[in-house]
Amino acid sequence: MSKVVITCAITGSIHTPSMSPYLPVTAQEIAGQAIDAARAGAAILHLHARDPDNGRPSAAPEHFMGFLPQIAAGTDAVVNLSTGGSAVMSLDERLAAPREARPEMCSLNMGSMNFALYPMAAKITEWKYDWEKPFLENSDDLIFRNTPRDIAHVLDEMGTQRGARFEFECYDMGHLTMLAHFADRGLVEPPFFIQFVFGVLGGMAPEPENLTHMKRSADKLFGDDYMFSVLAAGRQQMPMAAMSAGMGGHVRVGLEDSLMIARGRLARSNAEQVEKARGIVEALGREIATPDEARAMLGLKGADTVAF
Ligand code: KMH
Ligand code: ZN
Repeated sequence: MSKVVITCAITGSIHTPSMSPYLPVTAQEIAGQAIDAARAGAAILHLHARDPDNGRPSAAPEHFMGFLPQIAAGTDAVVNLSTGGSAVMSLDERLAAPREARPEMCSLNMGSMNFALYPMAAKITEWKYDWEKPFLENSDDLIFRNTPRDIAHVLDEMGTQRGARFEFECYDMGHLTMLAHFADRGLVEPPFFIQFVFGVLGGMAPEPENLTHMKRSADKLFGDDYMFSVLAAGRQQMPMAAMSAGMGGHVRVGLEDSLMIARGRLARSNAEQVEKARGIVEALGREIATPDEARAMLGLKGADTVAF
């Protein structure tokens, strides 16, 4: 089995400031938590930006550029920018910062789907900012749009034109079929780094059977041409990460995916989750990959080719 690539997704666009005081929102907080997560063992940092004044998910390049140079100065971890952004953003908005920053890696969501956040609103009693409640509640009538044309567009702009490689976000079996279709069209090159995403309301549930089925399907479609990683949003984050590590996969943790470190206990930082994931991986007899080992495994273009 290869070394395990730990990805840490630092802030995302799902959780809101009222849910945890530890969710990083300013450039300083995002950079600080990202660097600490890398020190704890994350080889890849998956990043979104927030408006520092109110924590709202932001696509503005200036918000990304607030933390990207600090991160590049503080760690050699691979920077992976989201092209998913938030379901409320247009694709053009979602691409604005990655276009400018030219990162080594980007996420690429492999299908359109529901991305329902509204059940989380019911658990909040005190709202810190006005935007949060409608943002969560209106997700009952929102499509996270990732059509084949959108996917081809991201591949062209970020892959062909800027040399990024991808974290292919697959929330369902059909997303693997879509990736195989793009491989058939010659628009994606192996090795594929596939993120099996569990626990989003609209995608597959975090069940062991779903993971074994995804792996079996990906084995059939891609043979030796792929690596898988697992992220589970919510309570099953660590159990599913453990299962992935046991099955030869990679793992993703971070406050984008879960705010907790244990039942009823908020994680105080991204690094705390990385430390826990690392402990699980090492207890299973596997080693974690350094950023340069991850670069070699994934065929990345190198940290000296980015524009931040
Ligand atoms: N928020 C995660 C469930 C993206 O940024 O492109 C998936 C994600 C999407 O990370
Ligand atoms: Zn993300």
